[in-house]
Amino acid sequence: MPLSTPAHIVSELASRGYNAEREAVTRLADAPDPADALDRALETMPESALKLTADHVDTVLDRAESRADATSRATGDPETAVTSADKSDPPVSTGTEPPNSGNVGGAVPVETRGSRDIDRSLRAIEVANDMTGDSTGTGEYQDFVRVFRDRYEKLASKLRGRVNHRPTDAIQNMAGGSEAALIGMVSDIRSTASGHWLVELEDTNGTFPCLVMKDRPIADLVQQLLLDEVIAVDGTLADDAGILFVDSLHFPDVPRTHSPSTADRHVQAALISDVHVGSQEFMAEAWHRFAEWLHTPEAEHVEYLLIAGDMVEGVGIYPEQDEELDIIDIYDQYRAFSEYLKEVPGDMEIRMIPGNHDAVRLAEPQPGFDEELRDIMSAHDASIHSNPAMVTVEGVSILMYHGVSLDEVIAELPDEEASYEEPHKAMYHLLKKRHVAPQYGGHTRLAPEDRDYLMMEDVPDVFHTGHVHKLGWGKYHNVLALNSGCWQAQTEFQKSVNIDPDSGYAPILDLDTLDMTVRKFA
Ligand code: D5M
Ligand code: FE
Ligand code: ZN
Repeated sequence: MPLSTPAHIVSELASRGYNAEREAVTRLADAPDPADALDRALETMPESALKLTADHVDTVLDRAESRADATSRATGDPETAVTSADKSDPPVSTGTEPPNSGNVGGAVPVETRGSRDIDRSLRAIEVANDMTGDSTGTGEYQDFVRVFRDRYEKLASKLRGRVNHRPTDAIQNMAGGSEAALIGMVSDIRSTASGHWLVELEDTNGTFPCLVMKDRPIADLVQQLLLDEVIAVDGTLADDAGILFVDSLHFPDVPRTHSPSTADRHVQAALISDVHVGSQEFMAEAWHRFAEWLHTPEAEHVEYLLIAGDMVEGVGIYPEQDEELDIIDIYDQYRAFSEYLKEVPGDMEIRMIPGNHDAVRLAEPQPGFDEELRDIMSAHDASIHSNPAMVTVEGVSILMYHGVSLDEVIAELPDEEASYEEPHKAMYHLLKKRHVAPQYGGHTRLAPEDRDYLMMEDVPDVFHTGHVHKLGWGKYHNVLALNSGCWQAQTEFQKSVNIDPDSGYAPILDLDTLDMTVRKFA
């Protein structure tokens, strides 16, 4: 990709898992050979650094003093792009601060046109599992070992009560024909010559082959397995104790008895995603209508707005995406997004997480936006968390996850279990696996951290995803799973693969009953 513009450089860096200071991007864009400068800057920067700074670039460009004139190519004035938060500040807003109603960015914010009559002291919001600012992984092998061990241990603890399991190495020494159970991460799934299933399970001591006979009802469950998820099996050892014949298979799952919490008053949240500002297909008119509606008496109880990623279209996300861009500079896309956000009533509490089109690393968990982007979007005082993050609104825990793994779940599982037409069913499987992105190495990229932030340690009351641009919702063991559609009309790519997006819908959730209504604005 030619790295001719700051936008290309930002997306190239993002695709390699790096954030960068705007000044670093400006300097790279100004270098005689930006691609070469970028490669060299990444090579020379310290391994622990995840953000490329102007100093790193200076080191390779061989000029120590900062160049004020280089800023003319930046898309804004870096002097005014103040770093709003200290790195050590937790990026978690308490939600009790009044929104910034200042005239940020030059345009007249809609929130100045008179706020709704709302008592904000009744609001309560808490955030857990936000790893923004806490990224420790460097992508080394040991980091992967640690995060997989954490995943195994936490998911295994959910399965321990269900089977009387032994470690794989102990099973190897048991007598043939004994009853045995084990808990392991799925490391291989193969069908045998006679059509049975051989599932290899791995624990911290080794691996063990488990055979599921094709004519048993549990063979259907094998079709639901993804690599790297953690399950338990119970069965009988073969005579030579070299293989386990499986009688039952268990997922960590959500208990059927899960009883969701609800708000103490009638209050609602709009749960949306995939706005894709900057795309030629972004549906500005639908967005205006949605924002207008939020100002009407009908929407007086909609006090929260949650956005599950893909705020902007981004740059360089997919091949030939450039041809469908309306705004080609990534920062300009966020500026435009911020303007659209200002149309929303100023008293709304807004929470957002990034998606695969946003300007943060692609690998999950994705930290919330850096200070520079936060600054661009600061007009509405929206809080930005990592993808995924657990946002608890007036007692209702909402797991927000953008949803890249859904493509994989839909590709791997049988149609009746997961499809683009019924995206919530794919979500049910993630709930069942208690993990938002079990399979590593396919679509979903993983950044190893000190623990597995992608695992669902606690059962959410609501699971909110986007990404597949299809609207669908339903309940799984009393958990409401919602995929929220998008604000982008069908793209050329989507046309070519027959994806018919659900565009311009706003799902509205009653926090006191967990009932959903969907409003259409397109
Ligand atoms: O992706 C929206 C949906 O479309 C999601 O299911 C992925 C799929 N998609 C869109 N464009 C592409 C390309 N070029 N290749 C593969 N899959 C694609 P989103 O990432 O939210 O735009
Ligand atoms: Fe999207
Ligand atoms: Zn997406």
